[in-house]
Amino acid sequence: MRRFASRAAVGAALLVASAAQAHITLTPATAEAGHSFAGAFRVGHGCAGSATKGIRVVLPPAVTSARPQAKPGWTIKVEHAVGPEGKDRVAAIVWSGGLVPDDEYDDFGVMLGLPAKAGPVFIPVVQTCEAGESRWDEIPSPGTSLHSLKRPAAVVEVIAPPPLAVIGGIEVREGWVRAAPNSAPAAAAYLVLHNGSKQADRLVSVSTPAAARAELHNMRMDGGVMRMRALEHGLDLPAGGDAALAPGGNHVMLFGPAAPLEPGGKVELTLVFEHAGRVTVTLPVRSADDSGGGGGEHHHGGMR
Ligand SMILES: [Cu+2]
Repeated sequence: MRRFASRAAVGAALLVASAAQAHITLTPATAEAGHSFAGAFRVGHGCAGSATKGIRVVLPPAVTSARPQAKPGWTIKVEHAVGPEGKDRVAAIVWSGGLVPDDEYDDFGVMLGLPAKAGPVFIPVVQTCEAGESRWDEIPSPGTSLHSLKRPAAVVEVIAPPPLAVIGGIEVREGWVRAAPNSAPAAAAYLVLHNGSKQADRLVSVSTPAAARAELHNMRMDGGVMRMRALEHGLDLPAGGDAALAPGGNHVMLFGPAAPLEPGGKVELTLVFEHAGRVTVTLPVRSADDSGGGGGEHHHGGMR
C-alpha cells in the first residue's frame, strides 16, 4: 500500500515522541485503522529501582477485542466484563509470577481490536514491583500534551490510511472483501466513499474480474428477517457527504467468485460514478475477525 506522511501521521509522530518518555509504552505506537493490532506493552524499568513482578492493563471499551500472547515464566489472567450492547469484552489483562530486573526491559505481547476511527486509544497500566507499584493511568485532556503528565497511560495512535483512490473529488477509503469459503456462492465487499466535491454524485455500478457478477445491495430488517435487495438506482453521494458500504448495511455483492476468496488475497473492483467517472481500486481480502471496529454479522443465506 502506498504511504505518505499525512497530517495524522505527523500528529502521531509527535505523540510517539512524547510517549517514548513514558515508562510503560505500547510498541508499535501506531496502528492502521481497520486492522487488528499486534504489539506489546514495554516495561522500560522498575518502580524506583525495584524489580517488576507484574503488570495489569485496563482496556477501555473502545478496545473491541484483546488476546494476550503466551509468555514463558509468567501467569496470565484475562478479566471479562459486559461491554456495549451486553456483549462480553476483555476489561483487563494481568501478567504475574515473573520478574523483570530494574536494569532490564521486557515486552508483554497482545493482539488488540482497535476502533476503526482515527485517534489515540489510552490504556492505563498498573506496574507492581517487589517494593511498591506505579500507576500509569493519566490521560491527557483534549488539547494538552502527554509531556505535562507524570504518569501517562500507554497509548496507541490509530491512523486512518490514505485513500485507496481519489477521482473527481471522491475519495474511496476503507475497502475490503470478506473472505468466503471455496463453496460460497457469493461474497461481500465494503468501502467508504467521501464526496469532497461541491456536486452531488452517485455510485452507479460496480464490476470486478474476481466474480461472475457484482451488484450494489442494501440490507434491511423486514418483519424480523434480514433481506437484501439490489440498489436499482445506485448509491447517492451528497456533495460533501459520505456513503458507507459496511457490514449490516449497503454492500457490494460479488456473485460467483472466480476463485476462493482467502485472507491475504486481493480483489480489483471498478466503481462507476455518474459524474466523476470510473476508477479501479484493489481491495484486500480479510476474515471477519480482522475487519476492525467490531463489524456486524452479514449472512448471505435467505437472499431473495
Ligand atoms: Cu447482498
